Amino acid sequence: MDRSTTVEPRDPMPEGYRRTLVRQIAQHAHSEIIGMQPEGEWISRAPSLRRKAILMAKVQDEAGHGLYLYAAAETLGTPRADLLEALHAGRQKYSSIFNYPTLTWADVGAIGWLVDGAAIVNQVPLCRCSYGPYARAMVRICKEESFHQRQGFEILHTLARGTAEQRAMAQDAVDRFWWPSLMMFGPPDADSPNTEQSMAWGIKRFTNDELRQRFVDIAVPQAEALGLTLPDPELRWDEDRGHWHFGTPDFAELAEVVAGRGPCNADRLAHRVRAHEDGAWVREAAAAHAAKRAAREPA
Ligand code: FAQ
Repeated sequence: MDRSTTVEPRDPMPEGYRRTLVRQIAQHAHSEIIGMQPEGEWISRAPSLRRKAILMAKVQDEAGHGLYLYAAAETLGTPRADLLEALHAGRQKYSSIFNYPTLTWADVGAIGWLVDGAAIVNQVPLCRCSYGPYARAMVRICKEESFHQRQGFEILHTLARGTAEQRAMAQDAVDRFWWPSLMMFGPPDADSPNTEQSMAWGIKRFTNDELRQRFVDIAVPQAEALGLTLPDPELRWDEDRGHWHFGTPDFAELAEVVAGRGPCNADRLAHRVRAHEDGAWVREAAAAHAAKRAAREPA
């Protein structure tokens, strides 16, 4: 594939390319809106007005990312209502990471630092993805994610320098979120059915394992700067490879969570369906308003 130009919505494209993009972009969009839940639960419990304002802005950004991504998926001819229907019926996925609970305020910091950090490593290459609308949506999303990542780091930095309890809370959050964050990159390359074709099409630029390694290499010195440890006894600098060696994530756990059997899958989906049903009157009112305006304005 010619890497210098992008594929645009009206260009001819193989059916499999279109299907793969819809799958990945929809999963990505769903992740953004389901991803509002674990942190949204902490808005009313944030420890200060400043923290509350920042967290509210972050969660709103995630709704915005969902909107850009649904819009990008719609350019491929799939209506947003169909994508949401597929999510609600369990036919489309969202990222495994959002099926873990946020037990303490430090978890909000760990999500910002590790989950947004992993998201950035995965998404920066998508800014050069072969499909124009997806690549362009990613540019703005990555800028916002990098702000999110820094706010998470700053929360943990503050806690790590606080009381013994605060420090322990920060360490516990990192201990619980480290491995699930590594799982965000997907199964190992040898068990990833989509990577080869997606790379040939220029949708993915790097494999799951390459990006996982890149993330570990970035996170290890950051953990040191925080004065926190990472829960991996195998972690060591590999002089020969010039990379951090790390242990193997529990990919059986990833498979369970992706199959809908993670700690919070049922709650997350039920909450989403309820929010959608509660919002039906807003969608109806907006559609009625748009129809009225269209009838009033000359064509
Ligand atoms: N969770 O063959 P592969 C965020 C599925 S960041 C769930 O390797 P692929 C920001 C995969 O879909 C999170 N499912 O697949 C935020 C496939 O399913 P199939 C979202 C997973 O697509 C931060 C099957 O397993 N980011 O939301 C996962 O080539 C904080 C086989 O896997 C994106 O979606 C998983 N972790 O590579 C928001 C990035 N891993 O074929 C709020 C875009 C794999 O049965 C707060 N997506 N699967 O349909 C991608 O880069 C890719 O889709 C991968 C998976 C790398 C996730």
